[in-house]
Amino acid sequence: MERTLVLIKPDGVQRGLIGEIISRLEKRGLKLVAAKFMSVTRDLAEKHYEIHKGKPFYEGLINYITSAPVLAMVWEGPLAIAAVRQTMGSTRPTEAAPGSIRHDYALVVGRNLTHASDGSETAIQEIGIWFRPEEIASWERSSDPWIFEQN
Ligand code: D4T
Repeated sequence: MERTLVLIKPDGVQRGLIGEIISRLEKRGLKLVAAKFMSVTRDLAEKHYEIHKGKPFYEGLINYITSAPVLAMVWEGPLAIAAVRQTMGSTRPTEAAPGSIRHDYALVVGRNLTHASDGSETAIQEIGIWFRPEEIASWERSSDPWIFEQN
């Protein structure tokens, strides 16, 4: 079972899309195991986007993610990392598949609504940046056997 970090960025919060984004992940069958509505400090933003330091869009990215609260979450499921990225769509909304969140609700890369971990190592690292272990709930969902094929 995989876990992945999902952020609903400040534009998603400001535009009232929290419910829509959570709803799509829930309906897909993914399981929420942690959530935190929070302001993002510059220190946290810099840790999260360390890989992009020095790139032309870096300062804008840090300003964007720290500009208003975000909803940070951990979602769980088989192949959760790929499934969530597919549900979000490509980083550039005009390249995102029809039906994906970024296709349906966004236009430009600098306001692309969400973040989702892009690999298993990144997911572990990012979850560790945003959540303490005790903030993550491991739980059995009664619908798990109908979604996860555990037989
Ligand atoms: P995030 O991290 O927001 O989920 O985006 P992705 O994982 O899909 O894409 P990324 O790491 O390549 O980009 C991180 C972040 O930077 C913004 N960005 C990116 C930007 O503003 N301009 C750019 O040219 C690129 C490549 C958007 C997402």
